[in-house]
Amino acid sequence: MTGYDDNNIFARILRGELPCGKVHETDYALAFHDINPQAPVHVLVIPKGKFVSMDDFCRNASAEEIAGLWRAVGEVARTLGLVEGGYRILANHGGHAHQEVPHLHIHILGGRPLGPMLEGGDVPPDGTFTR
Ligand code: DGP
Repeated sequence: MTGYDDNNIFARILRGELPCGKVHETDYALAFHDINPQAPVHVLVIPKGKFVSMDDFCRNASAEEIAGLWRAVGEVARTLGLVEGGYRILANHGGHAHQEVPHLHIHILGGRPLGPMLEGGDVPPDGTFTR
């Protein structure tokens, strides 16, 4: 992935140029409802810093920014009542994962049983891995 695009959708949401269904905000993170929910609860948590992806974030974010983002993820899941029933978090990085927006975002999904981690998967029918 290339450099940070200041005009990506989440950068514009952070600057207040576009609306969002805000759920939670701290010095380090903003959480809002996904515009195309894949579960009864589908919230995105984004760092306030300019990070293209998980790889960029893990390489370049400060310890405070890393802690701030993950604290916010936990707080949002708790606030939304997902801890008891369970929830899934995921972050898509790059092409194979279909990352659409080039600003790191953590998906929080919950509110119903979520099924297998990857639809279809590529585990052989006998359940054994060959690699
Ligand atoms: P990903 O494939 O991981 O990059 O997911 C991007 C997600 O961002 C996708 O689930 C839809 C969501 N999304 C895209 N544009 C907007 C927007 O303008 N507002 C909100 N709230 N969500 C958006």
